[in-house]
Amino acid sequence: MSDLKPARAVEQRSQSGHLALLQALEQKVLWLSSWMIHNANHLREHRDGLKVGGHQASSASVATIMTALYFDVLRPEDRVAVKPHASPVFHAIQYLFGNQTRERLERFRALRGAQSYPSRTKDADDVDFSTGSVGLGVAMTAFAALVQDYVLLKDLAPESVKPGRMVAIVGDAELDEGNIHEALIESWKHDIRNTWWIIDYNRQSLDAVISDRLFAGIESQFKAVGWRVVTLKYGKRLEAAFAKPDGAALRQWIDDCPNSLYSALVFRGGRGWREHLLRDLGDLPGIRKLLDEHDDDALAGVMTNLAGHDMESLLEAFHAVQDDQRTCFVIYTIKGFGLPFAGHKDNHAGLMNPEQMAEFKRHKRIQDGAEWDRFAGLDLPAADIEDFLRQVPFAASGSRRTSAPRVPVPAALPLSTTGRMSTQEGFGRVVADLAREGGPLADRLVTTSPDVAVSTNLGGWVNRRGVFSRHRREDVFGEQKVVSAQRWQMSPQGQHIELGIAENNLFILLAALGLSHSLFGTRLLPIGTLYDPFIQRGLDALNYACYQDARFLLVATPSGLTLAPEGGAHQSVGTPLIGLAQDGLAAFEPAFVDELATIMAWSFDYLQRDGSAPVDDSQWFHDVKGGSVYLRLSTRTLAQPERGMDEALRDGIIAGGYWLKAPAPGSRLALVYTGAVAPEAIEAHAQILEEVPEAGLLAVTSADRLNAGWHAAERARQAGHRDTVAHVERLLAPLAPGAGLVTIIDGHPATLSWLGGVRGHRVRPLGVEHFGQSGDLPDLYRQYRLDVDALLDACAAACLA
Ligand SMILES: Cc1ncc(C[n+]2csc(CCOP(=O)(O)OP(=O)(O)O)c2C)c(N)n1
Ligand SMILES: [Mg+2]
Repeated sequence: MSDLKPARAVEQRSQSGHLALLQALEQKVLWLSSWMIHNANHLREHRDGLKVGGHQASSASVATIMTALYFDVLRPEDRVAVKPHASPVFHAIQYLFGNQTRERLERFRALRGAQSYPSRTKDADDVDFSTGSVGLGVAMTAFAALVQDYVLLKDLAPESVKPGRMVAIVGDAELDEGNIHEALIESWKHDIRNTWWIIDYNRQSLDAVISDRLFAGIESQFKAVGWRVVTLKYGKRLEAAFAKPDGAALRQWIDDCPNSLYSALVFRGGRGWREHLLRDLGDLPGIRKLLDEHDDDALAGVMTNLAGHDMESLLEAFHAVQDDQRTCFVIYTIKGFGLPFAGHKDNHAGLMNPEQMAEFKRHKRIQDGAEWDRFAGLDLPAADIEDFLRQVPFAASGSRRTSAPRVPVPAALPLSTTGRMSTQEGFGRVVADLAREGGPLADRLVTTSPDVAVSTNLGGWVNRRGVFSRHRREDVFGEQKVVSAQRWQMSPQGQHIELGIAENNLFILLAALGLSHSLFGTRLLPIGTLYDPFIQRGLDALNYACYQDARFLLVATPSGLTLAPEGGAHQSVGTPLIGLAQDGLAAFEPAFVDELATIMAWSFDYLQRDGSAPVDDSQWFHDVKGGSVYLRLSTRTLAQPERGMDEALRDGIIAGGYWLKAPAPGSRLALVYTGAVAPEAIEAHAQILEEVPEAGLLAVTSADRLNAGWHAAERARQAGHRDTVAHVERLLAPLAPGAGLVTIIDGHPATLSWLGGVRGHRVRPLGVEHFGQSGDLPDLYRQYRLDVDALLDACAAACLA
């Protein structure tokens, strides 16, 4: 040290002090995450005989990486998706920052405790992106980066919002998920920046040790789509060993060591390493020296010194990346590092037993009763660590969630309906009119579609508002005077984000767009369009978007058997049930275009309800809190009713239904329809009036909202709010007790058959239960019993019973 210049000496000393602090915190993070899981499994009362679980090995694998990131590398504007099984590490870090309570850690995986997997909506300690279903959180960061560019390039974000990095801490087996590769392609097309995927390359998944050859291929895949790949393999101690005599042979030996053998030796420890090195390299003097100079423990320490557990190597690598190129770090780690089952192939769900924990605790120098102490067992003074923590950039500015003012929504949207029209066409007109008329609402709409913008009627909107692209690109066909209805200008001003055909990407992009207010302080109103049957392709990603409380309008069209000639696999049957069951998504299936426009106007408000006030027992949860909206639309052209939109009609449409023809009090029969089969229901109702003149005709615009309102009312009554009456109860009140309900929907009949449970009416449900096939509407409606005859038969049966 003596020959160093004074300033440099100080700098080095402070650097080593910094490193020592980070290493102390790394140990604390490993301890707390392991203890949190141990406490949940071994020290809490278990009333149900179920295993609690938690992943000590997966957590240990990333303890160093996450310590480096959170306590040094990250900035408040960065947003992070933590691999699901490192949830305890994340919560431990937030606890050290003072953002997480001891009670919640003690209640890890219990009601109102820290969640098993990081959750934006359920955890209280600043989770940026939920994770859990592997692969989705990773892709989310890439789409969030796209959204960040969208708001920054348009100058929509408040000045306080600085561009950040979207960081995913990725389990290596997550790369098996196809959705990651779908997102990679999109990352190239949209030239996504500011995205880091940090792969915890422990070469283990749940069941298995990963094939050795896999990663070479994966690296080239990343590079092919414009990612920088930074591979971090060995830590400083191993690098130092490689620099000594015969070190090259040692490096070659480890490089060639199969993943499975390396893992097995990690588990066996120093004796195993010694045996193998002696056998394979024992005739090299340099290796003999290494073996002689290290006892078994020290030898294991050197041989397992991978970069992912070497703070200095990690800091160097992370800080070396200063530009915004999308970057993938492949970081070698050991699953369960520092724990007794490190490297064991079956360690995924492994938990330390009480004896192992007692030993681990002794090793970490934690006294009984000091298990939750933030600084117990560390060599450094608590005050120094406190001081350091106060200055960590990531946590210095408090809450990192943003908010954004609401975009004003007109009470009604412009729409001219004349004659015949489909709901899909009506949707296209509403957005095209908004594009033309402009205003704050139109400026905050952003549309996206997986290669079906034109065929879902977004063409008019895109022509006016353009396609979003970081780079301005001319419409070559237009320039070359090729006549086309589509004039697609590409620029940062564009308001349509065009995706390739991958529904997972659609939903993850909607998740990112739909959280822009809370991630980037900028309110966007996203609309995603796709064909209804392909909701099922992206269903987990849709669920993921809803779980994070992202806000978007999903327009699914065409739908059901009614897209007739397209054939069986395109004819969605189960989607109305998805609409009914998916939390956070209000599903509508309007028959007429004036209903659609009413629902859309309401939706733009519903999307923006922030639900900051608590919801009490008397209230309908989502009606207060808001959510996303799913519109199931059709290409079938229907004669449009000539009517004005009064308040009662509007309220009925939004609450889920209204009497198109009111029943006479005490009526024995009502027909109930949803969506594109309205003409059949209207016709059958007209015919039935000859015999049952008091019969009513109920239009159900949203089975989901009717159902949810009914459940909410029942819950309110149970909680003592006796006067609560659900909309559906009011609607069905005029019918005679035991009256017959004939329901019809182009979808699964269970969507409406529950109506019989509301007041004990007898239901004859019509709908689709089997795969469809190509045909025209008369043939298909007859074949699948959605026609007037089927309705009349059902009415007759209902009246006879
Ligand atoms: C979509 C999905 N499928 C399956 C699982 C169950 N699962 C949880 S973790 C895991 C393996 C994860 O391995 P890796 O990503 O390498 O993480 P590690 O524990 O090694 O850090 C599996 C299959 C899941 N969470 N999500
Ligand atoms: Mg793994």
